Amino acid sequence: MEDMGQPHSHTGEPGGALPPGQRTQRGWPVTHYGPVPRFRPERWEFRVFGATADGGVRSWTHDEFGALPYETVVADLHCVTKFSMPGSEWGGVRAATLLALVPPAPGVTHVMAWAEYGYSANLRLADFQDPSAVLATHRDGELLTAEHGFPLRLVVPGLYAWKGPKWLRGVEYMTADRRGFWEERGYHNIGDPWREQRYSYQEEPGEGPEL
Ligand SMILES: Nc1nc2c(c(=O)[nH]1)N[C@H]1C(S)=C(S)[C@@H](COP(=O)(O)O)O[C@H]1N2
Ligand SMILES: [Mo]
Repeated sequence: MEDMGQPHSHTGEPGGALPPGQRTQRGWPVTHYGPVPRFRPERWEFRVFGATADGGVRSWTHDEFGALPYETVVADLHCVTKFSMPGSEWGGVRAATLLALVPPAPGVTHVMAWAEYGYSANLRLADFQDPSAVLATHRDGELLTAEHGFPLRLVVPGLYAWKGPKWLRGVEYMTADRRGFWEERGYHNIGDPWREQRYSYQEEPGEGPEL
């Protein structure tokens, strides 16, 4: 059956069927580009900037961020290199909570998630707003380890995992789409695993800015 105009990605049933071409892997592999940053609490801040409704920048220290409402989401993680990790409980601040705390300007269509060392991933606002998207501090009740993104990582279960930067430091509200780190380097601008949107050459007109 044709999938008619589903507005944004779906997350599947945690621990249910996997997206096409994925297989599960035992344990929790570590996958990233570049070194693991050292966490310096006194220098760490989390910022929301760009096209906010009031034009301002909002920032939180590590303690302040830790005081935001904590919620959990159970979801699978799908890496574009074809392994999936089923059924983790991600704990942290829902992206939707952040959007409620710092409303975007009316013209915002996308966000850029920014991490240490300039790693970035662009997301459609609808995908970021999805109730399954979490700015995670914990997995299965335990604090994230350094190699898995401590103190904060984005988890967007409806998209391939590169869309969830580890060592997250900010979110930029954007009124037009712009490619992030992997999206500029051959990966699909949207990255929906259920549609197997792995590479930029698969993009249909309108699915991403010109390369
Ligand atoms: N900052 C940063 N975040 C990143 C990456 C990266 O290279 N840098 N890689 C992504 C990719 S491709 C995957 S599959 C997941 C892996 O998360 P894990 O190492 O906790 O399994 O992190 C994502 N987040
Ligand atoms: Mo990945």
